[in-house]
Amino acid sequence: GKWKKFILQNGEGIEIHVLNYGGVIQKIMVPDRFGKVENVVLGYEKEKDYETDPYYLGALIGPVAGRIQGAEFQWNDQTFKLEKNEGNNHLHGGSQGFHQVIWEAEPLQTPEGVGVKLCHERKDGESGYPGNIKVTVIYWLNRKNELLMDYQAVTDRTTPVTLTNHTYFNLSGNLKDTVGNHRVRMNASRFAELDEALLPTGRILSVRHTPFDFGQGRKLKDGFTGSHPQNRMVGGGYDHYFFFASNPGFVSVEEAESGRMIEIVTNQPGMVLYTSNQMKKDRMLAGGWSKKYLGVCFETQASPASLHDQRFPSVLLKRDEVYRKKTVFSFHIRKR
Ligand code: G6D
Repeated sequence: GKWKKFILQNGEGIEIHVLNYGGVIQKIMVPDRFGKVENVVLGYEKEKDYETDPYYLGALIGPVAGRIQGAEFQWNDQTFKLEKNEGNNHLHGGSQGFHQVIWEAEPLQTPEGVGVKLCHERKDGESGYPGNIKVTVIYWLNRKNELLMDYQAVTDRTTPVTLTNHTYFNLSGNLKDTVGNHRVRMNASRFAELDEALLPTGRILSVRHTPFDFGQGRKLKDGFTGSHPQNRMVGGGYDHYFFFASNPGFVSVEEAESGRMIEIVTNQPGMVLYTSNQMKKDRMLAGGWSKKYLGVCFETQASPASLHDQRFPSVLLKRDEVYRKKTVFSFHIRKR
């Protein structure tokens, strides 16, 4: 296949680089409060590096984002076996997941904005997943500084689908700082407790009086340094599924030095907040070496834990249904 790069510019200072490979968002250039335009996401300068990327930088994740326990699930008395690509479990669609395919891609343009439409088809049984699945994802950047991610999928046989984008944000600009001072606000009152394998234990915990309460806004470093066993369990930080308390769900993130802020609105039922606790100094990124706490992911999605635990919203897509999810990231600048 052929690699292509699309550069979306909205005439208001925002520029987004998208690859057809993995649907990767490679770069997002955004002005700070002084008008200085810098990159606010983690990405590789060399496109080839995405082929061996262990971090899923900026990529589209699917058919199922997150971990499937034991790399198998049951449906209608049938057991479906998937690739064990992380210990005993299946992570982010396996080694042939949507982050590792070349998507069909075409540019979009109207007076309001610009975008790229990505399409991919999966054959029944590929990577162990049932159903011929057709997926369309649109990245759309408008003049109001909104980046819309629009996901659609259909199948001819019941199959699990939950899609997300794995962009690591760092609003300090050009990787000047870790994300410890990023202040996150989110309307979620419950989150899923994890075990050592980062799989949900089945217990749903209240965020109240813990570093998981983002209701009034809190800096991510509270979770890096705090003693809460769930922060410690995931390597000092966050790697947890939060259930939104409203529909649409709402999240915001702000970095005071640069004045950059993002508001996230989604019709997904929840989100994994991941603070790159597992990231090591082993990859050269655009702007410097990868390292712990260098980026934060807002992985809006449904949780695959639902395949084994019905208290989570289902990820099963049935024949004749249309999977339709949207997440909007709007960029703002707060002047002092
Ligand atoms: C994810 O939740 C997971 C992390 O545990 C993983 O390390 C990362 O993707 C690569 O969001």
